[in-house]
Amino acid sequence: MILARVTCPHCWHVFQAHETLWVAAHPSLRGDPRLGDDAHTRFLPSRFTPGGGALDELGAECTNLACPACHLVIPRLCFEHAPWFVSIVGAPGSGKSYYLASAVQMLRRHMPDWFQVSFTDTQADFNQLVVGYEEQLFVNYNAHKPAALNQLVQKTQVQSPEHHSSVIVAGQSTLRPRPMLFSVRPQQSSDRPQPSDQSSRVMCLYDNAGESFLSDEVAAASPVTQHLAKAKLLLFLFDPTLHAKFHNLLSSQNIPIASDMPLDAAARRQHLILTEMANRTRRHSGMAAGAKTDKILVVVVTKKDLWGPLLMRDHAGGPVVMDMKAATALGRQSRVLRLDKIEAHSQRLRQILLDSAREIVDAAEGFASTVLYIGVSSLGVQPRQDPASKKWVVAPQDIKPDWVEVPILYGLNKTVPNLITAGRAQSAKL
Ligand SMILES: Nc1nc2c(ncn2[C@@H]2O[C@H](COP(=O)(O)OP(=O)(O)OP(=O)(O)O)[C@@H](O)[C@H]2O)c(=O)[nH]1
Ligand SMILES: [Mg+2]
Ligand SMILES: [Zn+2]
Repeated sequence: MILARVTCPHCWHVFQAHETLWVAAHPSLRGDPRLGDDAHTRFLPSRFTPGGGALDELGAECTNLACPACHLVIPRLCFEHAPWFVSIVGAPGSGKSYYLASAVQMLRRHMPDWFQVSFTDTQADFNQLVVGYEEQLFVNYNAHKPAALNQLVQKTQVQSPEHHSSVIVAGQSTLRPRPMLFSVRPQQSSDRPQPSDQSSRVMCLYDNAGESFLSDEVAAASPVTQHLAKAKLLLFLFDPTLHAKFHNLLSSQNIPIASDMPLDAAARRQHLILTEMANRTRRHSGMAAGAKTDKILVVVVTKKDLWGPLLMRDHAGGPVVMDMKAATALGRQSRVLRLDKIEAHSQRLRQILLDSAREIVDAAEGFASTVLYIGVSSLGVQPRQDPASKKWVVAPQDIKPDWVEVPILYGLNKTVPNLITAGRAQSAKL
């Protein structure tokens, strides 16, 4: 089935299927007004093969589709399944890239097993960046060898071609963040004898550099962060180890902060980044200043391996799913997401933040009507200091991400019908 309206994951332009451009396949058809002289020409086709593929001017059969506004290639799945955008926002060094890698890795592992939902790359070349991060962290050939943290995943650069595509608009080169696109589809199970495509989504994630949210670094109108308006789920990554008062709280309780990250000016302004995110979301979605969004906002408190001792044991994490009574036709047990556990954890963490980083809670709750606080660790293990280099290191084989999948599973449960089932321990009703 083809969607009536398609959303471009590069520039968020919404268009109808018949407006779609095709990418010429003949090697001599080069040059495009948006993408430059080397790019294959984009065109509106008039000749097709019996199989439905377009023929370019020189008779070559084309396979790639492109957006009528920015001309960048859009995977076919985006024409069939509705998009589900997630925006990941946070200060430089707050752990966004690590989080992206570990969350994607955990969703790949757990969604099929727990919820009979497949989670796969839509098109390999789109996800190279995150797949590269995942390889470093989870399939590293030197998994036993401790590696410096800033080498496993490197800092995201504001203008790097790995993270952005460049498009010419009105004679000016403009950056578009590269989307990472995943197909999320219910599989057949006893609850879902005939899984419906209505619940399938193309999940679009972006790895922005922290600097893109500091208003003095990039103009507020920067198209790099316009995905905020489209997102159903906003993840604000707050790193408490970069927050002066929180930092002091940890020191006063003799909790060591195993980190090389400097407490610099950008880090001290984490709540301003959250406020900037709120303002940009309002502006891009035409909301009044001060209005609250109905998008789900999760304050993801990163690096729990460092500050976790502040949580009481009951609220520290642990299994986030429980078995649902009915066994599936496939002989597998279906699981449900434990909302009771997630909400209790959120309340406890909110209390800790109220005591030590109140401005974050105020900014979050002033912006969204649904706010959840989730502590995560992309490493799941404390780094240790290499005696020779004094750098903090971790052996990839020891990495066991902790609760990184929870914010996204929660967002899917709340916004996509019949995909991720959830329940509460006592009533366990779905
Ligand atoms: N202890 C611990 N440190 C982490 C964790 N995740 C990230 N870090 C550390 O934080 C540093 C920054 O993480 P990144 O994921 O690169 O941060 P970022 O938000 O992408 O930063 P920019 O790309 O500069 O915006 C890493 O080099 C690690 O040293 C974690 O789960 N636990
Ligand atoms: Mg980064
Ligand atoms: Zn586009």
